[in-house]
Amino acid sequence: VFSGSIQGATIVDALDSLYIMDMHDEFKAATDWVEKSLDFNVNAEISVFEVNIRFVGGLLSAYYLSGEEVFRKKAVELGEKLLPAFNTPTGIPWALLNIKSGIGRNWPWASGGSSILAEFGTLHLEFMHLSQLSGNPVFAEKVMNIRKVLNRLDKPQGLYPNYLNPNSGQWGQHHVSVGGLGDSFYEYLLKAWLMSDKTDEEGKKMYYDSIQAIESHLIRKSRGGFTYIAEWKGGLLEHKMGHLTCFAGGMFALGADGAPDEKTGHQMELAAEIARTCHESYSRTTLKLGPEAFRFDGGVEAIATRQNEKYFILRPEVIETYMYMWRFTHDPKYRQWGWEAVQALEQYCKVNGGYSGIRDVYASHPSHDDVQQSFFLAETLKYLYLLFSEDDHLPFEHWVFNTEAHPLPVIRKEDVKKPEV
Ligand code: DMJ
Repeated sequence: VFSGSIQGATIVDALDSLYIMDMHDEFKAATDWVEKSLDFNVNAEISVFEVNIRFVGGLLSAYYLSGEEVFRKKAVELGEKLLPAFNTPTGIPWALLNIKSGIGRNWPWASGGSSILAEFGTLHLEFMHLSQLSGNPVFAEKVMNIRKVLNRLDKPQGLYPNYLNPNSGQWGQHHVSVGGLGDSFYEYLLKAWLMSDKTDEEGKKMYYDSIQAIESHLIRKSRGGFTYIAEWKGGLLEHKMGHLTCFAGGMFALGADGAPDEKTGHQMELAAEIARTCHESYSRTTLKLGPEAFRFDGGVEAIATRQNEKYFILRPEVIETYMYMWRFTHDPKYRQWGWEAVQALEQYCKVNGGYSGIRDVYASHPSHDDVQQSFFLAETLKYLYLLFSEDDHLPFEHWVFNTEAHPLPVIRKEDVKKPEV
């Protein structure tokens, strides 16, 4: 569900999937809708992160794939609307922004008024492209400043806490996660380097240093031999892995090649182990779809033990990891695992008019939540499609996927726009 009142999240999130899947009529209808009805002049308090990854990312991809000017114009227009979020003493943006008044604030539940690592750390790719496409350096400056603030801070055990106060520039609670609240921050460090034609050495260093710390402090092996990524709370480990965390298999695989020579093989192994663990979380359920979070404590392995962690909301991360693993290894098991997921989605999630999330993946019959998240069309279906496509369909040498699976082209060294003087 997209909270806030910019309308059309599902249409905009699905644009590039329609294009990639050759659904020309539907793409044309969606383009017409964007042209006539996509409206940012609304009095709405929006999540800067969600609007960026779904709307800005979706519009940018639609532009780069189709060349239709309307998408470029709309992406830049929306990017400009987001700029007031950065009006804080440190330049670390607010999580929430009223796009009419330009007034921002943070989530009331976030530690001591903090901004969230995975939110302010997941603007980089889109904002670099906004500067590239508009010729206006302001977008790039905003996200480069976030890096500067982060690099000035001490990191506990080399780890990045999920909470950072935008007023004081100090960390909030020392909670660290490669799942919710942390996840795509790490992804964007790696992808910033890849998208810069491997010129962004700072992003590269931040990625490989953080992965090193994550490996030392968060990655563990269960008794049964499953590698998992735990959550870190002020030095104590919670032996729980979220569905969201399963994207890390794909990230480790994508980053393996750029790691120091002696670590490449190791990072690929880690990626394969995470893929296996996440597959296990699916195969240990009744409906063969994975729970929101699964645990490795109290005698269980890869199973949700709390009722409020047993749901499945059509999330993409496990399939995303299969897709990366397939591209890098061509081991047929990844297509087989993807196919198992397709069958379960068809059998248990398909409803009149679309696909629905499920309340409990261990129940013998699905109870539908009656929601089709926009990332189902943007990510889950796109990654499935690519898992069964040839490697030259959106090749990784040319495209980097934003965290909502919107492909953005690598900005070649020679094409970097210099601000006009
Ligand atoms: C998506 O919006 C993005 O993948 C984000 O990074 C995490 N959550 C959802 C999908 O689960």
